[in-house]
Amino acid sequence: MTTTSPERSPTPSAPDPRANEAFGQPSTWRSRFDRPLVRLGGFAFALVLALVVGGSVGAVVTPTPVPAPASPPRTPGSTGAQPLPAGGAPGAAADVSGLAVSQDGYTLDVSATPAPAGSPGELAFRILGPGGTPVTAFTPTHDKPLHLIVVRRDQSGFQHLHPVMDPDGTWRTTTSLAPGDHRVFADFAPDGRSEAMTLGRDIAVAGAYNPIPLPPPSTVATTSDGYTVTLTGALVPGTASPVTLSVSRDGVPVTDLQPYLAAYGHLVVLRTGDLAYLHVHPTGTPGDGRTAAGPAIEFMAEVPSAGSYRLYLDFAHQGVVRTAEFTVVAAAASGTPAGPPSDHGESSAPHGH
Ligand SMILES: [Cu+2]
Repeated sequence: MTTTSPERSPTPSAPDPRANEAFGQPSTWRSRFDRPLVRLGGFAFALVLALVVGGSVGAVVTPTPVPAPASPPRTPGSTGAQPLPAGGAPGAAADVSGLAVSQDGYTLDVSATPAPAGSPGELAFRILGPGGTPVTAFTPTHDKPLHLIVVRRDQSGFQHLHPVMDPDGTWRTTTSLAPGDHRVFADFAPDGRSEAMTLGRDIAVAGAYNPIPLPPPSTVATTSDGYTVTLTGALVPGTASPVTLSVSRDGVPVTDLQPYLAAYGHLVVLRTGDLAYLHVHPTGTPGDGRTAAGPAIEFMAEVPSAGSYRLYLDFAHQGVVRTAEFTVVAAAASGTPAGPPSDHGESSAPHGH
């Protein structure tokens, strides 16, 4: 006896007419059941059966509701990025930024990207305010009304630019980008707002994209024209810790660094995986009577979580701004270095304005 299993039939309660055929006596059965009372009785029986069977099946397949994971409370006035994950280091107060294209009503609106890849072209954008109109008044931070950072998602091709604003609020700069998805960070303080903010947005550059693995962790970076920068100090999740970058040229410490953006150095740090962008401020400023023009440039860096970060130091010497890059791994709170992440080859970190 086959074809009578309840799950195959459209509705398990109704008698399956094909059952009659299965027994080979369609006609006599039909006349015997053709009386109104009998059909009514049959219908009632079927209904009861349906209720009983339905009830028991429902109990089996209705998924037990799994409570939704509690979304971490958002910090009022936070920089629009996700607060630190629960696993973040205790006491980690570092705010991440640059993860949101829009925050507190301000939106980074990119209207033109340079193309084709590798050729100079215009990068244009506006900061739209809470009312949707372009913001045209900015309070300068570190000597500039707006700082634009552009980096490829594999963290190569770092650029720190200072676009110029048209009266209508359109910012423009000319640059060239390699093929691949890039992240654009706009760091600014709209007039009337007490603190600066950083918005981030992806832009795509057409072309063959061959991601470059991130260099392994190192405390020494060199530039193509003979500068060496040495990093001392560590990134400790949840704790502001000193990071010192010492500049030398052809083995000789550089002691006549020039101010750049109101400091002797400018540090951008991006976190691996999400390119979270954190503010890192230099200690001491040129002309304060206690900060030397090198060779050491000191920063207090606070990263929110363990893992890899990419550091980009801009410094100026003899009229030229150069960038030295480092991969640094922030040790887990236990103090044992986490070592390069298993997905070694990727990394990132925050910005120092
Ligand atoms: Cu800048």
